[in-house]
Amino acid sequence: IHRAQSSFTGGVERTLVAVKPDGVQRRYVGQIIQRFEKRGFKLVGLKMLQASDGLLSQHYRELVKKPFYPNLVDYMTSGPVVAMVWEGLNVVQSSRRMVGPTNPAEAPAGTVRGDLSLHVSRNVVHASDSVEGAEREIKLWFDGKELLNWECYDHSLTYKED
Ligand code: IDP
Repeated sequence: IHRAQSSFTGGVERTLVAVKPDGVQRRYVGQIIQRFEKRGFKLVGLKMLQASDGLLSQHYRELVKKPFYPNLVDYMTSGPVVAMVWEGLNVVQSSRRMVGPTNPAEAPAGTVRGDLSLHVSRNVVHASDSVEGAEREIKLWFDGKELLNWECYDHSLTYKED
C-alpha cells in the first residue's frame, strides 16, 4: 500500500552540521557526510566557506564572553569550514547523538567526536543543539536559495511505518 509522503512528515526537521577547520584539514569531510547519508538523512544544503568573525560572533553569540572565545574564533577561522543542512525525522537530536558531547573526552566511541577527536578546542564538527537553534543557525549560514527541496527516492523505505 502506498501512502502519501505527507503522512511521514511529522517530526521532519532541518539542522546545521559543519565540519570545522580541523576536520577539513584532517580530511574527514567525506566520512562525516557518509555517516549522515548512511543514517538516512537528506542533504539539502552544502558549501565550503571561510567563516568570518562576524558570522561566528552571531553563531556563538552565547559564548562571546567566555574566556576561550578568542581561541574559538582563531580555530574556526584557521581554514575552511564545510557547512551542511541535513533534513529528516528528528534530525536535530539524532545529529547531536551522532556527533557526541562537546568534550571529546566524554564522547562515546561511535560518535564523530568520540572516534575522531581528543580535545574540546579541536572537536571536528558542529551540530545545532535545538530545533530553534537550528533554524537560527541555518539562516545565518545559508541563503534560502542555497537550500534545495528535492525528493529522495528511498523515502518509502527509510520512513515506512507499519
Ligand atoms: P557544542 O559545539 O557541542 O554545541 P558549545 O558549548 O556550544 O558546544 O561550544 C561551542 C564550541 O566552543 C565547542 O564545540 C568547542 O569547539 C568550543 N568550546 C566549548 N567549550 C570550550 C572550552 O571549555 N574550551 C575550549 N573550547 C571550548
